[in-house]
Amino acid sequence: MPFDGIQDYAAALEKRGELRVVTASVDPELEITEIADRVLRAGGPALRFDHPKGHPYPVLINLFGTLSRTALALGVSDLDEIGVRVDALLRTQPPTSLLGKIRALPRLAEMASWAPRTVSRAPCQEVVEGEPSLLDLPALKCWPEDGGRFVTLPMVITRHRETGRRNVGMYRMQIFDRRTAGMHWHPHKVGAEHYRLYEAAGDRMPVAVALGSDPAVIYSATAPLPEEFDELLFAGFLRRQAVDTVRCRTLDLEVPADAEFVLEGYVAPGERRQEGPFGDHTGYYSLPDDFPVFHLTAMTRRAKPIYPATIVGRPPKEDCFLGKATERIFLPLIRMQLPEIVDINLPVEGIFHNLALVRIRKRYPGQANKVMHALWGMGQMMLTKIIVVVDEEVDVRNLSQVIWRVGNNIDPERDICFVRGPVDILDHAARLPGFGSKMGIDATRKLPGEGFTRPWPDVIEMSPEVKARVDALMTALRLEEMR
Ligand SMILES: Cc1cc2nc3c(=O)[nH]c(=O)nc-3n(C[C@H](O)[C@H](O)[C@H](O)COP(=O)(O)O)c2cc1C
Ligand SMILES: [Mn+2]
Repeated sequence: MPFDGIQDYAAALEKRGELRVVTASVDPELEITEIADRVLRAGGPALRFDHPKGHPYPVLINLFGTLSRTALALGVSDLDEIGVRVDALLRTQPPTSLLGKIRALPRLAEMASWAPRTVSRAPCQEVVEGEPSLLDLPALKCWPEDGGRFVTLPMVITRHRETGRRNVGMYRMQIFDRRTAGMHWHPHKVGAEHYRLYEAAGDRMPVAVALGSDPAVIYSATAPLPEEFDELLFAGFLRRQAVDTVRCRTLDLEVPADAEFVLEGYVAPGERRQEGPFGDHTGYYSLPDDFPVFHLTAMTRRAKPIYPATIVGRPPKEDCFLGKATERIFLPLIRMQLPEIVDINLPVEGIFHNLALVRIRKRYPGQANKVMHALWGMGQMMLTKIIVVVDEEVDVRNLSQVIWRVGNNIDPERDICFVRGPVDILDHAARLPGFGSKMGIDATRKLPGEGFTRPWPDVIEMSPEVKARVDALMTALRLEEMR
């Protein structure tokens, strides 16, 4: 059964012993970060701080603090189960767009049941604030050099100016004062694209921000879906049940009905304000930069809301587990375009856009290069700084194997290629913000068709007969504990 919001999810966690309630007063400035970080590193539970210093609303954090909790949040026991469902969905139709595929499926009734439904009364509108203020939120100052307090788990909802298509993206918001906040959508993201169209027309763009929902909805806001794909439909697919939405009080936008808080407002054309610094998921501070400004015009909430938060920083943090969910869920989509891909590992230390390890079934000359360039042309994978391609016998989730194989199998000058293109806006090493170079390492075995005519040696393995003989011998040699 899907969850009716984060409070329902927290109750489920509590039953499983995966929620710890902290009743002591704890400061949302730095203290919650330090506690949440230690608990996450220990593989510990989600945390509810009932008395964040200076604020009436509890703070909920570490909702996605382990792989198994992230799976539970998405209604499965193993994240690969979702990949299998996506795969089954895709294989029923030749590839065009994901949306096209979903539409073409025979199980129309089930799919129709995933489309968001509008309801007229919603928990997220139990209270309409008379004097809305962002300062009421127990938003965290996460790290010592942060420029202020940030809303770290927001679902930012906008609509395409011409097509009316909805987008839900997670973009952090720095609280400037009661009514304004930074809107940190990177230029490559869909929220930024929606804003560009409004800005070009000289119009204000309506923006709704939902805080808290079924964790499958929260995850969907982080998922790198194709631009035209509605995150709330995707959430409906994940939870196998439609997301209930309600129309905002003052905007023509719908928000998840089960949210804790809803911020209604707009982003004005032409307006920028300095945002940051912010201790980011790279493990470094993002330096101050100019970003658009969100203006709060109305605020609704549950009668007894809980404020959802997360912290990012040096990996691992919660976003690593959200990223692992994406890696597993989107693998079938990538394989639709690149069937030679067996597996992909985005190690958490590579913060997702720095390093991708790709395992392929190589059949023809140049195939590793084709895979790299295809990935650099695919959605947010375009930002991947280093792509390493290995042969199918290499388990990319085993870094020891990867390093051993890559080191042995490359002739660096021949097998490393550099390309230029868009890089993540958080990449502080790039020569220009958002533009730099990327590296592909082809660590596959080279073929004669690639000009490699030298003999290729075998990997060392003991013969099976000797292994069997020694299995029997170990006891006699009194080495049985080392079998
Ligand atoms: C905790 C967390 C914080 C994030 N903060 C930002 C952010 O501030 N700006 C941004 O552009 N992306 C941020 N992201 C990544 C986006 O949510 C992600 O790229 C998503 O796919 C964007 O949705 P879109 O494709 O609809 O734009 C964050 C992700 C997580 C998990
Ligand atoms: Mn999107």
